[in-house]
Amino acid sequence: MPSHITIPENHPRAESLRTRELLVSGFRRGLVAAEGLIAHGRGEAFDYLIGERTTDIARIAIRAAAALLLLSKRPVISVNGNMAALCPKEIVQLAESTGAGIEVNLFYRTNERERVIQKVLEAHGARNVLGVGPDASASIPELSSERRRVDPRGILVADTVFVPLEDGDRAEALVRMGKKVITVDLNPISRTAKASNVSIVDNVTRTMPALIESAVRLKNNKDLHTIYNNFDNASNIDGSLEIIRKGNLIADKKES
Ligand code: PTJ
Repeated sequence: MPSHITIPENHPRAESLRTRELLVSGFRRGLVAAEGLIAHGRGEAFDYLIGERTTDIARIAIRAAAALLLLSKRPVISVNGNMAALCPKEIVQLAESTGAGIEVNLFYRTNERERVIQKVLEAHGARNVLGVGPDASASIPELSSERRRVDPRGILVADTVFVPLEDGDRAEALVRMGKKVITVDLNPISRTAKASNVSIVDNVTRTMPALIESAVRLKNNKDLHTIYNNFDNASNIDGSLEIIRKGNLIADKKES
């Protein structure tokens, strides 16, 4: 369904309004859960606090995430409704540039929504979307939400799982299973951000193109282990918190 308003190009908040429209349209097309709109509002509030830009600190995390994806033997990108609405093209591009699988994994799981998301990803070139319907026949231990259902060819056997906009329970459960977890979460104090090995505190709409670019640039880099091993998630999160605490105008000066 088309957007119900035309966003003027020169509107000072045009970018943010366009992102909202993507989610609202995703909701109307059956991709996004109603709760996904609320989750986005929380993200927007944190985005405001970090200055609605990809900070230098987030760029360090993006580079470490790209290195980890390239180092992994069986990386999988976990896709929920918000991600499918906001960056379907980038999900497919990231999978292609890192050799990752793509798996649909929903908190508010319905078979209909899984299939709509699968179709959108396929329309953007995805060839083998995992985790849809009976394919999600395996379970993540000790997890009671619908997110526990995973594809035995995908998240279950993955060594690294990329879980943007995730809930904390599953991030923690995946780490307990011995997997490396990468997330994108504008909230630096979420359980997901704290539990993950690499947490990118940024808006997925900005992170995804930067992550693809980083993966393409690092592809033949011999220092991937060093790049990933030098990354310290807790101190990177502290860096984002400092930006929020001090106000992003001061942090801007500090970063540049
Ligand atoms: O499609 P489903 O059924 O799997 O449901 C997806 C949502 C997002 C509704 C579900 O995973 C959920 O309820 O998530 P939470 O627990 O609200 O967490 C979402 C986190 O993502 C919050 O910490 C938000 O701050 C953050 N967030 C929201 N929008 C963005 C974001 N982080 C980065 N970029 C965004 N655009």
